[in-house]
Amino acid sequence: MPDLYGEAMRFLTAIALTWMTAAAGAFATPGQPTDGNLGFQPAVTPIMERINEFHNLLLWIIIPITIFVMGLLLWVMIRYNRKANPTPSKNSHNTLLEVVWTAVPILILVVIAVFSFPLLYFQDEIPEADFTIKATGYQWYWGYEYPDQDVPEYISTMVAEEDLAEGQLRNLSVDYPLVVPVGATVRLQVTAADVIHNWAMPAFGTKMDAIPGRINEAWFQVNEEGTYYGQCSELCGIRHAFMPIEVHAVSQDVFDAWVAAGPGSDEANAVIAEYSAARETRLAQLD
Ligand SMILES: [Cu+2]
Repeated sequence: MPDLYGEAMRFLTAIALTWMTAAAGAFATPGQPTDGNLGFQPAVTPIMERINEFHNLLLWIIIPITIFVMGLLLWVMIRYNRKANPTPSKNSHNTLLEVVWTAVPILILVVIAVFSFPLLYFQDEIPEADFTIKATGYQWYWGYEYPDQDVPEYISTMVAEEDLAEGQLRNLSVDYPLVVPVGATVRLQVTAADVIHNWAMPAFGTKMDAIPGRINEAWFQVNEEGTYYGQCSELCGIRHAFMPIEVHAVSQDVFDAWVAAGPGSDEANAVIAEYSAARETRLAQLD
């Protein structure tokens, strides 16, 4: 007879090792999906940091509950099956037990609420913002406008797979990205011109519906330089998967130069490309 247990353990060990190897390099690039990664992308805004903390708290609540319920199920299956317990008890009430299994879940929900409501308000209440960006969803691309900098709307479209340049990401890179200064508090106004879209950026913890005829508000403050990618997250038609979002968080000087160069132009892109190349060199020297 084949050693089934040994086979199973070898198989599980192989899976675990493969995953661990993949996950070891998984934190290398923030702001984009990574093969084999577990959990969220690294947080780069205060909102996402809090979402992470809340998520971890929920894990510590849900893991014991799952283990407890699993234990109860096993106990019932083994102790009270037909063979082990031929004459079942006729009891149908146990007041103490019923009070406990009503009160304990309520207490758990209260604990969750105590931590989740402050986070909801933190996301919802826009702090004093340094400037505003208006994002408009179209079928199937984004339009961005910086009213405070007098930047008129420019269009941001996905780079097709055959046109990808070195370092660009398939289905995530765009021709004219969004640019923000690192540390600035940005008020994001989101709307749409045709159907409902959704401006979603995992590393920021932002996910805001873009609804025709309405303006929704969100805010973010990116505290780390870098390039961050997101996607439309509301089914909006045949090219829903191909209207990604690309945000560059840069220094204030570079942001000013980008604004001066006229966002949505190749000159403005050149400012960002030069900055990113210099940053890559700086990071390489640090290694
Ligand atoms: Cu969309």
